[in-house]
Amino acid sequence: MPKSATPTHCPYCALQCGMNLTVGPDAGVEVAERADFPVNRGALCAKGRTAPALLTSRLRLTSPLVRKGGKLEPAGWDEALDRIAGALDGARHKHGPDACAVFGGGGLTNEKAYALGKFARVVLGTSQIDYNGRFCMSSAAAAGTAAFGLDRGLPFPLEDVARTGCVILVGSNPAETMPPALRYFTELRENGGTLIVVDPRRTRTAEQADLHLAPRPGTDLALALGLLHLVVAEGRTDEAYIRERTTGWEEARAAAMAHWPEYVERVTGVPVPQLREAVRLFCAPESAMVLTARGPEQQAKGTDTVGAWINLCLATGRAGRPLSGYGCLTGQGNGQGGREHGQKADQLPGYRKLTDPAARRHVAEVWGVDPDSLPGPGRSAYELLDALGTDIRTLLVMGSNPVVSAPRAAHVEERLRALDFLAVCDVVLSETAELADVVLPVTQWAEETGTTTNLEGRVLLRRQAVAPPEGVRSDLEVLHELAARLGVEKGFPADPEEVFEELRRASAGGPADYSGITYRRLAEENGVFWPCPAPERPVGAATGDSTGTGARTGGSGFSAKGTPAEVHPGTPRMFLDRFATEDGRARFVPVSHRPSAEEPDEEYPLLLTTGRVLAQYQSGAQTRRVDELNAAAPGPFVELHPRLAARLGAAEGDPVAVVSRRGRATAPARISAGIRPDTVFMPFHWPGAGRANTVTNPALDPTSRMPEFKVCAVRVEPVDRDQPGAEVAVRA
Ligand SMILES: Nc1nc2c(c(=O)[nH]1)N[C@H]1C(S)=C(S)[C@@H](COP(=O)(O)OP(=O)(O)OC[C@H]3O[C@@H](n4cnc5c(=O)[nH]c(N)nc54)[C@H](O)[C@@H]3O)O[C@H]1N2
Ligand SMILES: Nc1nc2c(c(=O)[nH]1)N[C@H]1C(S)=C(S)[C@@H](COP(=O)(O)OP(=O)(O)OC[C@H]3O[C@@H](n4cnc5c(=O)[nH]c(N)nc54)[C@H](O)[C@@H]3O)O[C@H]1N2
Ligand code: SF4
Ligand SMILES: [Mo]
Repeated sequence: MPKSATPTHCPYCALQCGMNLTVGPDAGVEVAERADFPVNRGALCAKGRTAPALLTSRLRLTSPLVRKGGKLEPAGWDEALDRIAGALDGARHKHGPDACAVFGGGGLTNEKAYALGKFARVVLGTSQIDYNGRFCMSSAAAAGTAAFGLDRGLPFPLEDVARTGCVILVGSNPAETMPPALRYFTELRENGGTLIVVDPRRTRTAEQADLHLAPRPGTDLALALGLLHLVVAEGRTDEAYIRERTTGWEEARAAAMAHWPEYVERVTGVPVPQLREAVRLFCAPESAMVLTARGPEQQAKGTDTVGAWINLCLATGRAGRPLSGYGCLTGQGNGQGGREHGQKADQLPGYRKLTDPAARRHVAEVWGVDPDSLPGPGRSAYELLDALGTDIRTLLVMGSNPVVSAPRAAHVEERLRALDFLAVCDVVLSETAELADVVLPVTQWAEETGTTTNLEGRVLLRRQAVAPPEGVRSDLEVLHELAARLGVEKGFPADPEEVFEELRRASAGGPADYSGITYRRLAEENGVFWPCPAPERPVGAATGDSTGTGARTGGSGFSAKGTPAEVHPGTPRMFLDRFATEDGRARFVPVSHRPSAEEPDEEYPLLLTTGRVLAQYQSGAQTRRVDELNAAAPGPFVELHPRLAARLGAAEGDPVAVVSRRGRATAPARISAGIRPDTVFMPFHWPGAGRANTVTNPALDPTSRMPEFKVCAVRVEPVDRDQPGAEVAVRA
C-alpha cells in the first residue's frame, strides 16, 4: 500500500522548496519529490533532502532544561514555564517593562513572528524586540522602501529571471545558497540572456556567468555608481521613463557623475573595459534585472549601496516593467514574512510602522488594547544584544543562535552572560541555549502547521506531516502559556490557523496585506502572492498583473473560513502601473561612495569577508547535527589566494589565524586562485576557535542598522600546529 504523502516545504532557506513527506512503518520520515510546486519543481539541495534526520535525532531536545546549581537539568514544563514567567515578571516590576527583551528569527512562521511581536508589546509592554532578519536583508528593505515606497524581496516570480535579457547578480552565490534556483539562471542563458556576477570570489555561481566582476569587498557602491556614470556618458539612459515614472534624477545623476571610471577602477579593482562590458550587456536587451543578496547588503553602507544599484535600474528604465526590475534574494525560510508581522523593533503587523498613529490604532483595535499602551520602536538587533546586562535584564530568544551568528560574537557572548535571566526556545541545545537559565524544547517544521512567505512574496502553507515526540511543545503553545502566567489569558491561541485569522485582520489595509489569504486558499493554490486584500478593501498598493499562482490541488482539508474574501488573485508582479509611493513614481536617491568602516592598514593589511557553504545552514545549530551534511562540510576554513598563502608559508590544510581588532579565529587554509589576493573568506557556520564572528566588525549602517559582516580589516598569521589554541576543526 502506498504511504500517504503530505505536501509541505523545506525548513531552511527562503526558496521554501516544496517537498512531500511520507511516514514509513518504522515512523521514519522520508522526503519525496513534489513536482507540482513551481519554484523548485521537485529539485532539492542536500539540506532539504536530509532535513528529516533532525526529527528523530538523539541530539534534539525533548525535555525542558532548567539551570540548577550551575548546570542545565531536565525539568517539567510547569516548572520551566513558571521560572521564565517569574523572571520576566520580576524584571518588569523591578526595572520597568524595557528590562525584558525578546529576540526572534526569520525562520519562524508568520504565525509565530506575529504572536511573538504581540507578546512583546501586549504582554510584556516592552519596546525591546528585534530579530536576526536585521542581520539579513534589512539594508535592501530600507533601500527598496525609499525607492519604491514598499519592499518585497522579489517584486516578480523567480520564473521571470529565465526570460529577461540580462541579470546582474550582486554578492549572491545561489549555487551554494539556493541550488534549485540556479536553474533559472541556466535557463536565462539558454534563452539567449546574459548573466553578470559581482563577487570578490570566483564562486560556483560566478563560474556560470558571462562576465564576472571581482571588486574589493565593500566597494559595490562605487561600482554601481561607475556603471551609472558610463550609462550617462554613453547616452544609454531612458529619458522618457525617467520623466514619467521617477523623481530625483538630477541629484542622483550629479552624484554619480563624480564617479569616473578610472576612479572606480582604482577603488574597486575592476578594470574599466569590464565596466564598459557590463554596461553593454545590461543595456543592450529590452529587459534586465539587478538582484542583490548579502554581499552588497551586509555593509555599513548597505542601504546606500542597494540604492545605487536601484538607481542604475531606474536610469535605464528597468523597474516596474515586464521582466525588468530590482529584487533582493531574501535568505531565511520566512525571511520575507518574518519582517512583515511585527517582530522587528519598529514594526507592526502588515508591514506597518510603529510610529504611525493610524497603524497603532488599527492594530490596537485588533488586539483589544489602548493604542497608547503600545510601546514605541526599540533597539536594533546588535544594539539590543550590546545592551544585555545593562538596562535589559532578561531575554527570551526564539529562533536564533547569536553566539555564533552575531558580529563581534565574543562580546555578545559576554553580554548574554551578564543577563539576570536568559530563556531560549529551540529544537537543539544551540550555543546560545547552552548559556540559558531555561531552555524550552519546541516542535520542528514537519510537526506543526504554519505559513511562510518565500523570497518571491509567495505565502505558503507548511503542513504538519508527523506527530511531535513526547515532551516538546510548539512556540505558539509556549507563548500561550507564558501570556497566561503573566496575566493575559486571551489572545494567544496555540492553534496556528486561529493566529493566522487574526493576522489577516491585523494586516488588512497595510502594505503587506494578507487579509484575502486563507489556509484553504494556500492549500489549494500552492501559495498566494501578497498584497492580497479581502475584496471589501480597495487594492491599494496592489498593482500589476494577477496571473495564476499555480495549479489547484483540491481537497485541502482546511475549513472554508473567510470564503467571501477568496476573490483577490494575489499580486505576483508589482509596480507595473505605478510604484507604491504617494505620487506613484520611483525615487532616485543621491548617493556617493565612502570607505568601509575599517580599511586595511599596516597592522591589519587584508580584508576578511564571510558567507556560506552549501552543506551548512547559518549558525549550523541544525545542520551540524546531520551526519551527511557534517561529512560534506566538517569545519571552518580560511580561503586565501596562492600568493598570500606562499607569503605566509601556509600549505593547503595548515592552520592559520585571522586576527582583527575584535579577536582571532583559527582554521585550516583552503588555497584558491578564485579569491582576490587582498581578501580572505571564512564561512560563519561554526562556534569555537574557528568562529568567523569573533573577528567581524559590528559597525552599523546608519539607516538599516545592518552590521558590516562582509568587510573588516585583518591580518593572517601562520599557526604552529603544536601550539595551544591551534585546534582547527570544531564540531557539534
Ligand atoms: N547553504 C546555505 N544556504 C543558505 C544559508 C546558509 O547558511 N547556508 N542561509 C540562507 C540565508 S539566511 C541567506 S541570507 C542567504 C544568503 O545567500 P548569499 O547572499 O548568496 O550568501 P553569502 O555567502 O552570505 O554571500 C554571497 C556572496 O557574497 C560575496 N561577497 C562577500 N563580500 C562581498 C562584497 O563586498 N561585495 C559583493 N558584491 N559580494 C561579496 C561572498 O563571496 C559570497 O559568495 O542564503 C540562504 N541559504
Ligand atoms: N559573519 C557572518 N555572520 C552572519 C552572516 C554572514 O553572512 N556572515 N549572515 C547573517 C544572516 S543573513 C543571518 S539570517 C543570521 C542567521 O543566524 P541565526 O539567527 O543564528 O540563524 P540560525 O542558525 O538559523 O538560528 C536559528 C536557531 O533557531 C532554532 N530554530 C529553528 N527553527 C525554529 C523554530 O521554529 N522555533 C524555535 N524556537 N527555534 C527554531 C535553530 O535550531 C537555531 O538554533 O546570521 C547572520 N550572521
Ligand atoms: S534550496 Fe533552500 S528551501 Fe530548497 S531544499 Fe535547499 S535549503 Fe531547502
Ligand atoms: Mo539571512
